[in-house]
Amino acid sequence: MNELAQLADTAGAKVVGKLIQRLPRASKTHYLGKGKLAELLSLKDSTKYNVVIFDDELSPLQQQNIEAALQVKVIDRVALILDIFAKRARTRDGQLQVELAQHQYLFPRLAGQWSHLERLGGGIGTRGPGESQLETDRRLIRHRIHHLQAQIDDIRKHRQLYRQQRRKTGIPIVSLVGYTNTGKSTLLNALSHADVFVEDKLFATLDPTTRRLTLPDKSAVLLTDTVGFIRKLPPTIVTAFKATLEELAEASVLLHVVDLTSHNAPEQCQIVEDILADLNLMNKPRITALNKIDLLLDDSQNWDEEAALNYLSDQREADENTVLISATKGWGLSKLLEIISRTLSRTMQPV
Ligand SMILES: Nc1nc2c(ncn2[C@@H]2O[C@H](COP(=O)(O)OP(=O)(O)OP(=O)(O)O)[C@@H](O)[C@H]2O)c(=O)[nH]1
Ligand SMILES: [Mg+2]
Repeated sequence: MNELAQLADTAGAKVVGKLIQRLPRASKTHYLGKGKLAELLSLKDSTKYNVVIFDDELSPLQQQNIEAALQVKVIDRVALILDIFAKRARTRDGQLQVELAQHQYLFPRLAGQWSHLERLGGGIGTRGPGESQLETDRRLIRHRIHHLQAQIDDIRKHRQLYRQQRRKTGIPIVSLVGYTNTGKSTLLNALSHADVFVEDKLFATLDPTTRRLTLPDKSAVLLTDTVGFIRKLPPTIVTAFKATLEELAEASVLLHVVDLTSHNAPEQCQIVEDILADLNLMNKPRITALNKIDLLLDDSQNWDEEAALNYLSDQREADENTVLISATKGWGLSKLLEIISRTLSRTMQPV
């Protein structure tokens, strides 16, 4: 729920209250139980909410019923994430991918939206035009989806060519992966002095960015930053972002950035693992950077890199592919670069 609040904040909503219900199974018609729904309705007076956001994907029926009961806009987790993505997409590729996901989300919900209007309009007289309007809308959306898919296919082909060329240059690629807001872009900036957008909001980055780095052994690598992962990442988004996520397949090494200070760090790691497995990337060489270690230290001392790393590595057993870092302080970065070098020299050896 805290993450949902963060998402809501990122989308520009102000959170005035939270409600949780434990149910063996969500209600098919209203998602919540009758009593909980009444409780939610009664909160309207005191909190003056005008939007309700659910932390799950709602069926069109559930959404309509709740809207009718509460007389406010009802948004589900998928729509919320799509909204943030729409706000954040900067490049044409990103915008096309988001628009495709939005249309795919909207399509099955169209019918519901119209019957909803019919009911508000009393039904009489609205049925005929409503129905034909619905057909027209459906056709338009289906058309648009095809059009977007074709454009995205073009992009994928173009990217494939570009990747082939890049492969010819032989510069290995290190791809940053990780849960959203763990500090991937901050790390890219710290390592490459790039100026990539960093913000304490979710999904600050949507479009892939690539920077060239020189390793301690003087060899060059390309470091790429991409969209962060999140739990219950809507399947429409995963599909739409395939073009972006496919870039990960080109990586020689995946650099997994973990926010060590998050309460949900283990769950977040598991979600990253699941998505990587979905993308068939489990066998890529992997380095794990445990980030934000500066936040684990009490402020009473003036910590420097050496003191901090000594103190923390005493407490945590790290394997040889795991490194403690602070992207904002620049701590642990030389060790990270060493590990990248070592991993690459192992993986790039001709067999
Ligand atoms: N204290 C501290 N904060 C950090 C560190 N690294 C990143 N942050 C902060 O964490 C927040 C998120 O950082 P980003 O670099 O935007 O994270 P990201 O993983 O790129 O996030 P998305 O692009 O949204 O997926 C920002 O407020 C950063 O300043 C760190 O080492 N220490
Ligand atoms: Mg980012």
